[in-house]
Amino acid sequence: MMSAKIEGALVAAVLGDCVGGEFEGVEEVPMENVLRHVNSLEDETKGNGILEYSDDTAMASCVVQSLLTRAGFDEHDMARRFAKEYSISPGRGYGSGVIQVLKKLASPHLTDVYQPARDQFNGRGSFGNGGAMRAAPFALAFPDAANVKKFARLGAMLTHSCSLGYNGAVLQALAVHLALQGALDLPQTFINTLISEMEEVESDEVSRNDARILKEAEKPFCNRLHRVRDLMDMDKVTIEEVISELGNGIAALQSVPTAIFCVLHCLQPRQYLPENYGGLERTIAYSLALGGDTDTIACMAGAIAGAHYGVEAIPQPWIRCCEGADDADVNAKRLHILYHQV
Ligand code: 8NA
Ligand code: MG
Ligand code: MG
Repeated sequence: MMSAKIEGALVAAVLGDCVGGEFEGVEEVPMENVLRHVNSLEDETKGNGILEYSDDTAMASCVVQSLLTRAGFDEHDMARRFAKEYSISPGRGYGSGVIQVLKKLASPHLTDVYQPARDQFNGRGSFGNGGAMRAAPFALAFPDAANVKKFARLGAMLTHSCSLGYNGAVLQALAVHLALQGALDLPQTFINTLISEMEEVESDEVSRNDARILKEAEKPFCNRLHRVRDLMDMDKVTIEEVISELGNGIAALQSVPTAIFCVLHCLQPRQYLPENYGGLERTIAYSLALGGDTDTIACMAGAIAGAHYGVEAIPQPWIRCCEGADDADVNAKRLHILYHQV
C-alpha cells in the first residue's frame, strides 16, 4: 500500500470536516456559496485564518493515536482517549447524546467500557453518525478486510451501540478499505462489493431487529446502497433527489451512503463544478452543496476520495488553512508503517 493513499485519506477527512463546518446544519446551500467558500481557501491574501476542526477530527485523532500507541485495537485505551479529548476540548460540536457517554467514559471505576453507550436512548443506543465519522483510520491500520470490519464495529460501539450506528461505521471503513485497493477505478464493482459485504453485515438478528423497531427497510444500509447504484446510473441527478433518496442528516443511515454517493458522483467532471477542480475538490465541494451535516458528510467523503486520489491531489493552500491537517499527514505516515506490520 502506498503511503500517499493513506495520507490522502486521513488528510482529506480533516479538510472535509474543517471546510464543511461552514455550512453544518444549513438546509439549503447554493453551489455559488460553496464555491465562494472553497475558492477563498486558495486566496491567501485574504488571510481568513485557520478553519477549526470539530468532533469528527477530534475523535478520529483519538482512534489514530490509540491504534498507533497500542499497535492495534485496545478498547480501554481508545475509550480513555475519547474521554480525555472531550474533557480538554468540550466545545468541538459533539452530538448532544454522545456527551453523556464521554463523561461516563472518564470514570476510573468503569469496568465495561461498552456499557455507557448501551445505556443511551433508553437502552436502544445511538444511531448517529459519530461512529462512522471516525471509522476511516481502521481501514488505514489493518490491511485485512475482516479486521477492518471487526475493529471499526468495536471502535464505534464505544459510543454507538445501535446497529444502525455501528454498521454505518463498518460501511464507511469498508469504503475506505476498497478505495485504498484501487477499487474506485471500477465504480460498478466498488458499489456491488459494498452491497454484498453489507448483505452479510446486516444479516444478524440484532441488525434485523433494530431495523424493524426503527421502521426501516430490511437491511437498511443495503437498501440505501441500491439507491446509490440507481442514482449513479442516472445522467442527471439533482441535489433534491440525492437528499430525498439518501438524506443529509446526523444519523449514520442518512449520511454514510450519501458520502459514498458524493465520491462516486464526482469521479467525473460535472458541469456545475469548476473545470479546474480535480476529483477530490469536486467531492468536497459537492458534499457541502447537499447541506445538512456537511462537516461529517464531507469528512467521510473526503476520507474515501483521499484514499482513491492520494495526498498529491490535495491543494496545498487547503492544507495550510485547516487545523490538524499537518498532524494528520504525520500520523498517516506512521499508520502506513503499522499497516505493513499488523
Ligand atoms: P449522538 O450519539 O448524540 O447522536 C446524534 C443525535 O442523533 C442525538 O443527539 C439524537 O438527537 C439522535 N439520535 C441518535 N440515536 C438516537 C436514538 N436511538 N433515538 C433517538 N434519537 C437518536 O452524536 P454523534 O456522535 O452520533 O454525532 C452525530 C453528529 O452530531 C455529528 O455529525 C456531529 O458533528 C454532531 N453535530 C451535528 C450538527 C448538525 O447540525 N448536523 C450540529 C452539532 C453537532
Ligand atoms: Mg462535527
Ligand atoms: Mg457533523
